[in-house]
Amino acid sequence: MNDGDVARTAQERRFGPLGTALVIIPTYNEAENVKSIVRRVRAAVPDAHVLVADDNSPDGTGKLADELAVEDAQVHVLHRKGKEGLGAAYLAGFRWGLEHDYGVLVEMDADGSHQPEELPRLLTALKSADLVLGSRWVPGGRVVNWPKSREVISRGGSFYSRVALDLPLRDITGGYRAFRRETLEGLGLENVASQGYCFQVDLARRAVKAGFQVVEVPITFVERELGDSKMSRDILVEALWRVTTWGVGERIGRITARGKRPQA
Ligand SMILES: Nc1nc2c(ncn2[C@@H]2O[C@H](COP(=O)(O)OP(=O)(O)O)[C@@H](O)[C@H]2O)c(=O)[nH]1
Ligand SMILES: [Mg+2]
Repeated sequence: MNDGDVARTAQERRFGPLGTALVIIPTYNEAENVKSIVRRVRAAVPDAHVLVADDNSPDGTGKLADELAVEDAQVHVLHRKGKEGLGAAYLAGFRWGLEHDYGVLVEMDADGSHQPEELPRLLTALKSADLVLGSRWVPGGRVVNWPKSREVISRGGSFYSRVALDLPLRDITGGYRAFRRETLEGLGLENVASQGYCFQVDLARRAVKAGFQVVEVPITFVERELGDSKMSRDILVEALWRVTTWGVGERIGRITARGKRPQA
């Protein structure tokens, strides 16, 4: 064993072994994508299980996911009563995964933007981290087929969140992530109310503030070819509003704490 191996083993001991991974895929009208994404995950990481969290999609996505679950015991479906947003679907998926004793919970979009073939790299990084973010904006990361306007909004959103919330991260709004179960258990999920991009910012911020080790791994994000984006102006406005409120709140908190410190 050389020094590098010893160091790595010590790190892994500190973090403990990874248990079985559950890849949670929230869906709303993803009939054209759901079967292919689930099959790709199963091929890329054969030990992982998949949970499709469907909000009663009118296009029958839930039924297609059920067909996959019938033929494959590692595929599960959470049927929710109606469209309640991405954040709520993930929270329900996390709860289900924690109740069923999975060691790792993964967030992945259904539309192919998050390539399942890159998941092994995220999971390897998680061996010595509490949370791994798939990142478009670190060296080696990139986006394919995005109009410049979307890139500007996304980069701008991450930059604003980084500065407003004082986070040492480059891609804060991305949704390709792997959490250790202990990390999720330490984030206080019961009072997360954010949706959309803001949900991702909220979780990253909570993880950093709680002292968890958050690592970014470069990914190639591929814009969807089939189906429509569900992200809207309202979701962007929510993110901007909440991030600003959190940032201002934290600054006021710091100033107040400084004022209360006893004078020397
Ligand atoms: N269950 C559920 N999934 C959703 C909802 N909104 C979006 N999604 C899913 O979240 C993922 C990301 O959404 P997408 O529209 O691709 O967002 P974009 O990549 O930012 O344009 C996709 O798998 C969507 O089907 C929702 O209200 N409920
Ligand atoms: Mg998408």
